[in-house]
This record gives sequence, structure tokens and C-alpha cells, in this order.
Amino acid sequence: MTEQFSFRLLAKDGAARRGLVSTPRGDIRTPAFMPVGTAATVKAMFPQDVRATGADIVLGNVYHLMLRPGAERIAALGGLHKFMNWPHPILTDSGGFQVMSLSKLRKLNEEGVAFQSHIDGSRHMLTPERSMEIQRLLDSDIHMQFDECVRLPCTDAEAERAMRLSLRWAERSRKAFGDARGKALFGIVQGGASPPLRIESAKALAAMDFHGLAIGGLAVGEPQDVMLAMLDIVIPHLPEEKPRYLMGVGTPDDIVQSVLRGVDMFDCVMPTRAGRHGLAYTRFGRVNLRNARHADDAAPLDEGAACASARDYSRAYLHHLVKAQEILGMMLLTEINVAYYQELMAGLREAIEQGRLADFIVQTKEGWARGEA
Ligand code: PRF
Repeated sequence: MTEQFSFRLLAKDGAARRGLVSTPRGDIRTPAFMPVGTAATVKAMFPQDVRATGADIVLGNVYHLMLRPGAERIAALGGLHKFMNWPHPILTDSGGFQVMSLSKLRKLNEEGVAFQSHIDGSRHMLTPERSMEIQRLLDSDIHMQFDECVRLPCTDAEAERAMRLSLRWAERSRKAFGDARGKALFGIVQGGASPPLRIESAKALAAMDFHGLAIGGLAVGEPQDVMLAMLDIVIPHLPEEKPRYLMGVGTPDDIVQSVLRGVDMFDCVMPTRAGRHGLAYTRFGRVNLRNARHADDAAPLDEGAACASARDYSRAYLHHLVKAQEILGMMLLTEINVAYYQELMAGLREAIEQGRLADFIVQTKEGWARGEA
């Protein structure tokens, strides 16, 4: 542990990287998957159980927390870590992406985004400066710049406008962040599906004084090959010595393919949301527990899983809990899914260290293919 934020590259296998992010609240082993804790909770999991799956860091959201319970309230209560009883690192997303996806009434201009809450219709304003202030009040360890993400497909003109606005907001975010000791601020590459826009954004952000660089504006409606093509274009322009975070990604296969290309950090609601909808992620692919074929199956989801819940409960029982909409069904499947994602990341990290990532990926994909289609 250190008093400063730092990133160290420990090993490489091709473009893939094994690294260590250090923060005063603890280390983050990369490649890392960050479970999403939008509303100061990784839904349906106790913080200690999130930790036990192997998670080094969770994600929180400016947008949700400013609306409920309020950033100033969380600050007065001692910060987000204490509030949610998670003493380890937290990354907070800046709010722009969630405003655009959740608030139906919003108006964007150079200054920021004015919007009405999706909860009670109350009026709010987010700017780069206010987003930085909220992230400081929450006392998060890794702050994200305020940006604008456009959905794909979009015109190049639209992608260019949002990318240039995001660059100006990057400058304002950096200035407002100041020199917060032990904290980090990440810039966010935008530029839609346009290679020249992506390169311009990456180069401009790489030249600024950020602690890490994120790739935003992907996994927003485009096919996987478009996302991977954008990674191939952007990553060569990102500094080798800073962590790289692909925002809101993804499926286990998206993660594997992105690690192969040099991404270090990920977050996604997929494991938690899927768990609340009766879906399990396992070494043998995705399993739909709603399916009647599990009703009489005494076998566990995966007797060789790292997670005890995947070993100790029968498919028949999980099927019953899901069908009966029992809370425990959501809890068990969420834990099983977050644990599988962490097991996958641990496998990727070890394979990179040992220089056998290609073999690991072949074996992992064979496992997924063995499960149900
Ligand atoms: N920007 C921010 N948060 C995000 C995204 C983005 O582009 C995405 C896109 N997948 C997810 N979360 N600030």
C-alpha cells in the first residue's frame, strides 16, 4: 500500500498486461473486473461477500448518489466507503453517461447537462466542476472525467461534436480535480466508430495529466467486431505506463478479447443484473435457471467452481427459487456470477504472468462451448 496512486506493469503476454494499481485504500490487481455498486450497494450482495469473490474495487455512480441520498449527506456521514461498509478502493463514474441514459428530460450545452431526476422529477445540473466536487465528497479513489457518450450508430458529425465537447470537459475536469493526494482522475476517450476521431481523442487525452485513460462510447449498440476494431485503433495511442479502463464492458468473451488487446480494467452490470433475472455465468457458459429442464436436476451449477454457492446448491433448488421469485435466488445467482467473473480475471492474470494467455483462452472458450447454447 502507498500514500500515492500508482500503476506498475508486472508482466506482458503479447499486448495483454498484468499490472498493479496501488491506492492508499489498497491494491487493484489487473486485469480487474469492478462489480457495479450504483446506489452504494452491489445489488443483492453483502460487501464482505463481494470481497470474498476476489473483487479489489467496486464502482459507484455520481448520478444516482447525488439524487439519492445526496453527495453532501454521504460526505457528512464520513464518505462512501464508510457509508456502504466497503473499506477498499472505489471508482466513481462521473454522471454524464447515466444522465443521458436514465433522465428523459435533459438539456446539454457547453456548460454541462441540466436534467430532471428519473426518481422524482426534481431539477439538477451536472458540470465537469460539479461532478468533480461530488466525486470528492463521496471520497472515491478513482474519479472519472465528465464526458458525453453518444449511442451507436451515429453520424460522424455527432461523434465529433461529442468527442470535442468531452475533450473540453476533460480539461475542465482535470483543472477542477486539482492535486488530490492519493486520488486518481481518468480521462475518457470518445469518438464513436470513427478511427480518426478515436485517434485524435486518445492522443489529446494521452498528452494531458491523467492518472489513467478510459475508453468510453463502446458497448453502446455496436457489434463486438466494431468494438474490438476501435480498441485496436485506440490502444496504440494510449501511454504504456497508465492503466486502461474499458467502460461498461461486458460479456466474458468481450473481456477476454479486450484483455488480449491490452485493456486493464472493466465494469459491467451484466453479472449482477443477470443474477437478478435467473441467469448464471459459469465455466460452462451462461445457464438460464428459469428453464424447466433444471426442475429435477440435483447437480450443482458447477461442482468445480471457486464459489461455494455454485457448488453447494442444486440446479433444481436454484430453479425453484427463481420461479418463486425468492430473494435468495437473486442473492445466490448474483454471488455466483460475480465470483465467476473474478475467477475468470484471476485466470487471465495468472495466464499472462506465465506467458500462456493464448492457451488459457482456447481452454476457456472450450468450456463455454460445452454448456447449453
Ligand atoms: N462514459 C462514461 N461512463 C460510461 C460510458 C461512457 O462512455 C460507457 C460506455 N460503455 C459506460 N459507462 N462516463
